[in-house]
Amino acid sequence: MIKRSFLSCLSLVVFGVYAQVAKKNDKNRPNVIFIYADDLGYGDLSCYGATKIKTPNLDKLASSGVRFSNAHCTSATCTPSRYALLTGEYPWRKEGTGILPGDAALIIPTNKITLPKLFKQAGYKTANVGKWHLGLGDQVAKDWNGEVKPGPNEVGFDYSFIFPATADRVPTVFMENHKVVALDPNDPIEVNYNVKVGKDPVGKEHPELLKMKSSPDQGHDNTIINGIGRIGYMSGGKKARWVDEEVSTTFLIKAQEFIEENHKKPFFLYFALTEPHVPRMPATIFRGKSGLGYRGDAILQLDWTVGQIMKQLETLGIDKNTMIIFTSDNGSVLDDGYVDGAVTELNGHTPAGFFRGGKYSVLEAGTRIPFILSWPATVKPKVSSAMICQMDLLASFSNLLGQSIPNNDASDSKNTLDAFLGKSQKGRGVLIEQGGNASGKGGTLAIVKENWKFIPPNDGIGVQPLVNIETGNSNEPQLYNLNEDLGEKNNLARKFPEKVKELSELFEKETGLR
Ligand code: NG6
Ligand code: CA
Repeated sequence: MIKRSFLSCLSLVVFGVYAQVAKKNDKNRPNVIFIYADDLGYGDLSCYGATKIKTPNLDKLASSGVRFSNAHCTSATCTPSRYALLTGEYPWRKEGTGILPGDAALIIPTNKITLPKLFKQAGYKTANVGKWHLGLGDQVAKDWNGEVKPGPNEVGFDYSFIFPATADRVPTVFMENHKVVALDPNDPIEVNYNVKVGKDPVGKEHPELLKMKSSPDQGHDNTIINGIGRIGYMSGGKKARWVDEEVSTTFLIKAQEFIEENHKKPFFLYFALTEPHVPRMPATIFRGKSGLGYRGDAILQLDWTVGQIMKQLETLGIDKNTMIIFTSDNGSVLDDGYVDGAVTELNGHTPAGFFRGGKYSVLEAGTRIPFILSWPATVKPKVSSAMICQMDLLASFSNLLGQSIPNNDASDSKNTLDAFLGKSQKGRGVLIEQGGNASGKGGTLAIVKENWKFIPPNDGIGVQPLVNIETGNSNEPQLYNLNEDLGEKNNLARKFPEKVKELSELFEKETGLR
């Protein structure tokens, strides 16, 4: 009798300790939803000071978590920023990480750690829903009608529902894991970025068929799909082609299905939205709602989408222990290829906030982007001015989840977990920012150290042609004090030659470039 009650006592204690450990572990193992906007600028959200547009759902998210004022992607365009986020390496260290065509091969190594692999290692279920733009398959020439791999599944995502590149590039189809969705084998897909394929009309020859005009000389005048001229040529796959007005809700539904199916175990969802990238073709319910043209309407659609995810988490009762990170892959742009009212209906809105430049630019508006981290169970609401970078999420999550990073992988990713969680104002000490329409290793680089920014002299073009954005290139050295001069208006290089020397030496050390 005594023995039995002793045993049951002991098992109670053991169970109690176990439950405590499990609970503690749970607390360190939130679900994580990383929401990536495409080309959203620092000033595009009302919680970041926008007055001409209201984004109530993101404002609510911001007020429940940490809103960062000095957060960065690595690069002022999409592919390199995403590469850095997923691999923990600066993209300019590797050839071929610039903006990719829609038929590019996968550029993420399959034998190295990635952000989703890290979560998998920690026992998470992982998914990728939305825009990809990191290449597919092991070569450019590929058969879109069979299994296309390697791709997201091979770099760490258990489940993947994507479009291959950007909304303005062919093939305009969704892919679920390795296959094109709704493909009719009797209508095979062919894609070509050099010569016309098939009989579909192209924008250049038939502008009268377009429901939204392409901007002159910007190249969005190849195959017309859903009344919109695209970059690249495509034939076949008629039933599989997306309808632009439905792309956003399609991604939302797929994201929600994944959350619903996996909400009882820890999951990591990389949810890459298409808004407000071109072509902006929001669903009918959002059209005309912002008064800022389709770009503004697309931002309302994006905000609503985030709100739908937040509601779902509440309904499932997992809102407290789910971390939502919301950010953007690069700065803002107005006319990026289509005549969609972004310029003419701007109405005084300032997408880049008080920063200079925009997408493609090494000036702050290229890489300084909105970044909100909400995790109600653990993180206290605040505004943080710590300098953080998306590339550091890999090392920071490795710390949070107690996972080691093999070999020397993700060597540029720094553990800044306390800054991400709002516990410390100390983020990165030094950051390299990449501007430019980089194809390959190119693009102008700048260095930021403790609020001093130095852009080495270069012979790049001063204004990005057609989109009309200052690039930040100059053959003079540029030095800005970001503490006093967020708008990078006063070049202090001549006044502080010692600082220029210090930063140019540090630049050389960090990048291996002169
Ligand atoms: C540019 C495209 C632009 C956009 C961008 C990629 C031209 C002239 N412009 O080259 O429309 O597609 O690439 O944007 O082709 S990103 O956000 O994916 O980097
Ligand atoms: Ca982008």
